[in-house]
Amino acid sequence: MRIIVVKGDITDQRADAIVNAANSSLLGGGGVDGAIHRKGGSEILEACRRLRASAYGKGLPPGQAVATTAGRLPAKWVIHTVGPVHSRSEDRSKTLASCYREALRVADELGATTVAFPALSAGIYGWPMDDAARIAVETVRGTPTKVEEVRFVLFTDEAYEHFQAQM
Ligand code: AR6
Repeated sequence: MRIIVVKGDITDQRADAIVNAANSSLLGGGGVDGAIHRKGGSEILEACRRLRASAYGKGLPPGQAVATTAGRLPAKWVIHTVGPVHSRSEDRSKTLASCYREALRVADELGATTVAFPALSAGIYGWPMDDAARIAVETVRGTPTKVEEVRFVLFTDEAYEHFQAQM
C-alpha cells in the first residue's frame, strides 16, 4: 500500500472514498463534516438520515465507520467515522486507531482502492496534532487491507508538517 501526505481540502479529492470526521448523530456539524455536507449536497444527509432510521438508531458509536454516497463530491463514497473527544474519553488512543482500521475495513467491503483521510479528532475534538498524526500513520501502516493508496489530506501547514514528520 502507498501512503501519501498532501495539503489540501478533502472535498476536492478524487478518490474512491473520502473519510468524514463525523459525530455520533451522523447529521452534520462543523469542520470537515460541515464542508463535506455543504459541498456534497443533500443526498449525503438523506443517506445519513436513513442510517439513523435503520441500523444506527442510537447514532454511530466512536471508533466505528459506515459509508454513504458522496453526493456531488468527486469521490464515490463518504466513509463516516466518529473520533474520540480528546479530553473526555478514556480509551481514546484505541478508539482513534479503531476509526482508521474500521474505515479501511469499510473501504475493503466497498472495493475502494484509493481512500483519503483527514486528521481525525484533531480539530474540534481537540487532539494534539503530533499524537493524532502518529496514531494515524502507525494504524494505517499496521492494518491489512486491499486499499492501494491511502492519502492523508491535511488542511493546515501545521497538520501537514506533523504528518510528514511521522512518515
Ligand atoms: N479538508 C481536510 N481537512 C479539513 C477540512 C477540509 N475541508 N476542514 C477541516 N479540516 P474537525 P474532529 C481539518 O474539527 O476534530 C464536527 O463538528 C481540521 O483542520 O473537522 O474529528 C463533527 O460533526 C482538523 O485538522 O474534526 C464533530 O462534531 C481536522 O480536519 C466534530 O467536528 C479534523 O477537524 C469532529 O471533530
